[in-house]
Amino acid sequence: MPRVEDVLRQWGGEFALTAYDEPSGAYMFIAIHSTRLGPGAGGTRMKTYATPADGLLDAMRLAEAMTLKMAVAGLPMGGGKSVLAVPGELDPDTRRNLLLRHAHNVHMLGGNYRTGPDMNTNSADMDTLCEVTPWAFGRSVDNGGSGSSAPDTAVGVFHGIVASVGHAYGSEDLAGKRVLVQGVGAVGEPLVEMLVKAGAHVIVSDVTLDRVESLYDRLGVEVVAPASVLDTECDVYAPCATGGVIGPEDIPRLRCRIVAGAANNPLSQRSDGELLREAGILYAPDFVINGGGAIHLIGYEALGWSQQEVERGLVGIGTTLSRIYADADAAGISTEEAAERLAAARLAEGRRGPAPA
Ligand code: PPY
Repeated sequence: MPRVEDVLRQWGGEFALTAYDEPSGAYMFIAIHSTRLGPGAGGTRMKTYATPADGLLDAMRLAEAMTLKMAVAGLPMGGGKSVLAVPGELDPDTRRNLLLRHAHNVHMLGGNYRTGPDMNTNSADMDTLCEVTPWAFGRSVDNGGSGSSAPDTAVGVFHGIVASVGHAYGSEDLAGKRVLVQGVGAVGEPLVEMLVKAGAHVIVSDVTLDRVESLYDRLGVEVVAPASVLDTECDVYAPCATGGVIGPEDIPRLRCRIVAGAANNPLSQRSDGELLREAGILYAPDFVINGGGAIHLIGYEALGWSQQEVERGLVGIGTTLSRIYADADAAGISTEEAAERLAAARLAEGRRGPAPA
């Protein structure tokens, strides 16, 4: 476990706001990594951590990934993220009051940080935040928002998987390809549906048994136990649950040709992209392939895009990945490094314009 002061020194982000919410016992963090391309944007994650410092570090790392995500997707936003590090499940009133207090903190940042849904928060929670502040994307459609971004995140991941298969196998045809989806929640489930439709042999795994059972009953997918995921032979391993699922010690165990999924920060360290390259595994950098949620939220709500324009943005995830793979091959570097270079170039040329309304 790294020390907070070391991480703060290495982080390179702008600032982090920290607070403690007495009634819920939650620690509250808002990390703004970069406002170079626009207001820092990124979701509000509610999660229980081993220590409050783990929550802060998660917010900082996730905010950094948002900076890269926005830059690569060409969106006029910077990177930020919030973490509400809760001691456990909260009763509805306590949870609501925590969200209202978080909304107050978001509001104090005056639009320089804009939040949205993330792990364990949803459109209804964004509606709650909007009782206090306008700076939350992803409100429910009834309340003037664009609704859940999870289905479009899945569409973006699907395009990314197609592009990755095309690069690794010379054909984008998914028919018969074994694709393992780890985590079949709001993003993983629609992804599984698209993969099945495209003729892939889909394998699923989830710590929540009900979820895999319903997919097994409905679509006849293969099921593996969570503990067996990393050892399962497949063409594509798509981590779509929590991050940190691939540590350096796990890479020799992997039995896949491609890692391409929706999870934020699936590698316990970014530098492990190089280990994947050495192992002959094609890695779709998370902040590229999972940009569909940001494209949905910012496209509809900040840029006034039509559905067709959002769809074009989602298809662009595949195109961008193909370019990153070609760049990585040409330079003899990892795909992670190539993607970071693309983001760095966008950040270097980017000038912060007026914030979208
Ligand atoms: C993510 O894509 O990881 C998010 O956090 C979603 C998001 C994107 C842009 C603004 C708010 C939330």
